[in-house]
Amino acid sequence: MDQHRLGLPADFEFGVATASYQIEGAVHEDGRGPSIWDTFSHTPGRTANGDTGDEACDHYHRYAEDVALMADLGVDSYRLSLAWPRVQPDGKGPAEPRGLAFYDRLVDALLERGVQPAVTLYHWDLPQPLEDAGGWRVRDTAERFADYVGIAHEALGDRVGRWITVNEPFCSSILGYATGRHAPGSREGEGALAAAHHLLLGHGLAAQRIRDASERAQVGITLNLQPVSAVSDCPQDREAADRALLLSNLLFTDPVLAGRYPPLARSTWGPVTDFAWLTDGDLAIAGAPIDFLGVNYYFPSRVRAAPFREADPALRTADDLGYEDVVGSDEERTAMGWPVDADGLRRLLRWLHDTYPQLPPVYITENGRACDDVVAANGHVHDPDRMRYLENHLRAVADATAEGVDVRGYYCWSLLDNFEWAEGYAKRFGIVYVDYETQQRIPKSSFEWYQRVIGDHHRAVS
Ligand code: IFM
Repeated sequence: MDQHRLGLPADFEFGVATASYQIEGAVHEDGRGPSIWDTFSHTPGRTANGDTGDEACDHYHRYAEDVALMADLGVDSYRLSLAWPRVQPDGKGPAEPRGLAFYDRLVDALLERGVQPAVTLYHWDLPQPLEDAGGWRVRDTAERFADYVGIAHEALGDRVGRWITVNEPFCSSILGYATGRHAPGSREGEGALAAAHHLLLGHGLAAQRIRDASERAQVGITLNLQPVSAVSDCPQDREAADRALLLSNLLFTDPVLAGRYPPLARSTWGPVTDFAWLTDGDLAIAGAPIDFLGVNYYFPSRVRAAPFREADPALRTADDLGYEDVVGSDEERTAMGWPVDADGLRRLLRWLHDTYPQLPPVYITENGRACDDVVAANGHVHDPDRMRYLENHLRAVADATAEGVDVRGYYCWSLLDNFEWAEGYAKRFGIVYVDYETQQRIPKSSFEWYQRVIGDHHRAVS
């Protein structure tokens, strides 16, 4: 019986996602160079509990066990990321064959078990030498990124068909260079906007590099986006919502999907930057057609106007755009404190579809929630809140497809509990529990639920 079918299209793909620094560990092995997250997490006070990715889930050594879990789960695809400093320890120059050999083994192991790899090329672990030379603030980093992507594609392109250039440039730029919450932990105004631009330029240059080498590669970018609404119809709240939309979505979706910067960018950030980092031709590169858009969705943004606080340029690119997010006191929240709103995913997909006539097919490249999971006396980890969250979000995807949005697949975040960046290991997103003392993997009840969903879907459509 297809009781878990959920109304998704017949050829819909199911997957799980992870990222290199969050799971691999082995940070000093096989010639890997340091990344900005090594530096940041080893700086006192930057991460909860001083946690680092030094060991993480030890996936570097346990990848075969993790691939077996995925095969058992029945996923069609696994979204992994490559650590740039493993492939090119200095961020430029020669490749490190031992780093590439690891990804070679991983890709082969996946294919042997019938799981298609989808490779993210940048999930935040910038080689530290490149940050020392200016990081994403400078154009050269975008060019170095394209070179590294050329190396990665040459090594794996014969077996990897789906490539995601950059993951969540909002986080790498705004959290990395404006709020300072993520590596490299800087608080700047212009630098953060330049970083956002160079990440998108890097995406475009990398996509070109892959296309030049292969006609059949599917190339896209992953953006973390939110449906944005005002809490009231009053002009102040509506204008506040426009500014929120600018920062969380349009700064990224307009260049990539329409080859332009939104007009509000100039008026909002004119006091912070003269846009000298935007060179003729950049938008044609960043906005060149892509094969798919990756969308990461966690929660919506509901906004009301708030006073502008300061003229501090860093604030002006981050948390002082004259608005604040409102979450009802009775709303369900995840262990991250994020409100739960599954229909927000349908609204977001509709917004993309209605706003961008050239919207390519979409993959939900991340969705999931953190829960306060515990191992019960019987050894099980029961996580009904996560099961409900995943089911409702998958239903929202089905609703969006029924409304005409071309969504091709869904990757649950995450396969494993892992290093949740500034939150360290305290926040658990996995459908597999990781005991960090022993590195034992314990599939949670959500794993079994997802396994049934995937199995029922495959049976129903075969
Ligand atoms: O863990 C992160 C991931 O690396 C990027 N997207 C959001 C997830 C949950 O915060």
